[in-house]
Amino acid sequence: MRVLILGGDGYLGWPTAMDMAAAGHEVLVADNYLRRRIAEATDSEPLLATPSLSERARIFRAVSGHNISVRIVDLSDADAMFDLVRGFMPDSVIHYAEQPSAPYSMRGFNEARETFRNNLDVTFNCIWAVKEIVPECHIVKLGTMGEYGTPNIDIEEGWLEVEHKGRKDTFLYPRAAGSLYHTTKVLDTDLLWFYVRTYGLRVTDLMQGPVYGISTPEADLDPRLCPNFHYDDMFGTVINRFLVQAVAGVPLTVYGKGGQVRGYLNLRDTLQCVRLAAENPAKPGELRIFNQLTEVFSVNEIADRVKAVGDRMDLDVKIESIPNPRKEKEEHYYNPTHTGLTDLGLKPHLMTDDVLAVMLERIIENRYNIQTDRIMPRVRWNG
Ligand code: USQ
Repeated sequence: MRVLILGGDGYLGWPTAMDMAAAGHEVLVADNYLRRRIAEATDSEPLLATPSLSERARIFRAVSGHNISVRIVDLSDADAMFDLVRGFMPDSVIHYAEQPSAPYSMRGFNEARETFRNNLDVTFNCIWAVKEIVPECHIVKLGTMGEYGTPNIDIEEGWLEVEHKGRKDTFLYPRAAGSLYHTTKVLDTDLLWFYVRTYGLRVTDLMQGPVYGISTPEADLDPRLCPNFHYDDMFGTVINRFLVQAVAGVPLTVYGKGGQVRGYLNLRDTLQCVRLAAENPAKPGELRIFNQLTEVFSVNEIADRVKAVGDRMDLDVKIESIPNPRKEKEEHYYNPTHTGLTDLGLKPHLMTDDVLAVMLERIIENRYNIQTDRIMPRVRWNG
């Protein structure tokens, strides 16, 4: 397939590009380095320096023989998106090109507006470019489990059958996101659903939980191919952050009571899920929604697991509840269905003690890069 990856410089976009190229697909990645610019401006750079996209593509070709083409382009510009799609004529577009940080989106008006504009404009331009130029092309869109929030009923896979006054119909599952970033993904889903049902586009919307991990088969070929491993309060996801905190000797930052439950997955499984979705496309006129997670943990359970493995490696890990900078339930029901990707063939890599230990070892090798002033939350939801 000809696979166009929007947001190919990101934590997930770059390893996806390598995975797709290694699987024999023709890959073009596009990115405008928005996340790099925000990370620099907010002093939130990743643990390991990542070369530019062109440089990473050059290194990847040298070590693997696989080609990844690169365009540095702002996809919120409609002309740029149309030119990109017309020039490549993709069979599949994988859309990661969004400002992905919930805390950044809650920092203030400018950051909220930047997140809102970028995320909605890129999705809108992507939909229109596909509709006008390659209407058969399958869009694989990265959504988030955060779209659903934490409802007091089971979370179904995208849709809910409702019986009301003796009649039945099926609707998008109710959404109630907890940050402006997560809300942009809710709006993306609504936009996609409108264009799917009106123009017969083919779309898979992946409701992904927080991802952890640093290693993939291709990233392990050369340290410079490593994904952007963030541990800061802006871009770092909670498991990656706790592992770095364990190495840095900073007490694990449990926000509030720590009963917040989410569905997690290993970076390797993100690659599997996205490839399974792309290689088994949705039908014309279908908005297919999968819940993309493999395991469910509370923040307290993650902290306990990291402490247990860290202590066995003589790290003397401490856990500390700190005031929650976010507005979210700290104790709640959480039971998401996630069978769609398993049915397509997903073989989960679970968060075993060995997986955590290998990640800790990698972080220990790079412990002198850790900047502890990036760890404590710098953004509060209530301003
Ligand atoms: N948390 C802590 N301590 C920390 C960091 C986080 O207790 O030091 C808690 C948060 O309050 C939250 C949970 O851990 O309850 C998960 O937080 P997170 O920062 O790992 O994840 P989140 O901000 O929700 O966002 C991340 C990605 C985002 C993706 C999302 C999937 O940054 O791009 O969409 O995970 S989900 O959370 O399922 O919506």
